[in-house]
Amino acid sequence: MLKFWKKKPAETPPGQPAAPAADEAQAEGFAHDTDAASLDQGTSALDEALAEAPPHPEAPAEDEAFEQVAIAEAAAPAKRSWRERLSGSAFARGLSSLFVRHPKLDDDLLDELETTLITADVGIEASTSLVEDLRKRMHKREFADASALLTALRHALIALLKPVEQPLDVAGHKPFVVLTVGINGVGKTTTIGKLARRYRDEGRQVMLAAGDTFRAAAVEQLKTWGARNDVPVISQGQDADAASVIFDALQAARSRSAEVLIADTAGRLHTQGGLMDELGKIARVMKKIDTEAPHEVLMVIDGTTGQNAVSQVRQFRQIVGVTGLVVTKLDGTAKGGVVFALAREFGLPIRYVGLGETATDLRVFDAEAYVDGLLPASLGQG
Ligand SMILES: Nc1nc2c(ncn2[C@@H]2O[C@H](COP(=O)(O)OP(=O)(O)OP(=O)(O)O)[C@@H](O)[C@H]2O)c(=O)[nH]1
Ligand SMILES: [Mg+2]
Repeated sequence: MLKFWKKKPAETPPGQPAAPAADEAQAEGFAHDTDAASLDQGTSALDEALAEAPPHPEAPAEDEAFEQVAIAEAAAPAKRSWRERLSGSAFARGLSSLFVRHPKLDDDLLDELETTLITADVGIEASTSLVEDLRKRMHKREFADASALLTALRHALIALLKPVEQPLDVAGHKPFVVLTVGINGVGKTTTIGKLARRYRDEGRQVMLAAGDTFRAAAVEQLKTWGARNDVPVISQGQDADAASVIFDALQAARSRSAEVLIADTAGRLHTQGGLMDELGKIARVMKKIDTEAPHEVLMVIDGTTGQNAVSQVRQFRQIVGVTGLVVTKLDGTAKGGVVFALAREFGLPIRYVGLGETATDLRVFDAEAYVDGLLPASLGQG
């Protein structure tokens, strides 16, 4: 069964704006005109569109006052500090023990620093170039002590990440369509759930598309996130055509004037040609409805996969035009350095990072907070 807009004023959580009457009326309409039967005919609707490719009328103008109030009142997600989440990483632990073991400023410290960065997944090129720059500056007597070197390292790391600190702005299109991609088990569905919560908390109307039709459990997992956050999920049965599900969802999102549509997809490897072709098909059918969709191809990367993450991005990028990254599981056993390797290699925006499994554990990527979490300024002062 499908879940539809369920928000009623009485159920509005504290701090959430109540949906205005007009939206309620639209919600009723949506619930009535998008039933399971009509979605079951999704493939024929898709075939029709592919045959005729009719341009869809523009969505009605949004209620700007509602949006502004909603954004202003959006509840700030619960925050535990980045440092708390990142301090267990091999990066943080390696660096802190290095400066304790080796408080003297000399070439040995830099050699060890290079090894520590490489071990923490920063990548050989990035690590070498960071350390060689610091070495030159040390030989020019720029640093008075190890603490000064640490400060310079922090600045260099922040400078490496600053260019990819580009938050995702979903305001430019309606609906703004996010297509999530990535290999198996990286955290795509969980990230979608967290994003749904985030955008809903910002007062946006969100819909999800259960485009992972590979496993029945995948649809259920997305529905659970939808139910938890009061966000409708468009799905069809298992083994349905993923492009058809996402096409229907985009149609529904337009007719409902939803602001954000996030599509889930099955995890896949670049070697699975058929599944990779499916991503191309999904993007093509979306364009039958909105020539600019998907507006974001969000690739999800597991932060614990090390340098393999770099080859994953390279491969997906060749097949679908990845426009942004999410790096997940940085709270766990991740070494923490892969974010630097990705930033240096691709320069692709890192939109969010996952610092835990719950709904509020997705943070907008913040270069300074990230470096501070790995490498507190206090480290070299002990
Ligand atoms: N610690 C931690 N766990 C995470 C994070 N993001 C996702 N996970 C966990 O990673 C596991 C896999 O997440 P899914 O969202 O199912 O991954 P997926 O990419 O959708 O997987 P497939 O659909 O099988 O390809 C789950 O146990 C999540 O709870 C994170 O930021 N931190
Ligand atoms: Mg999934």
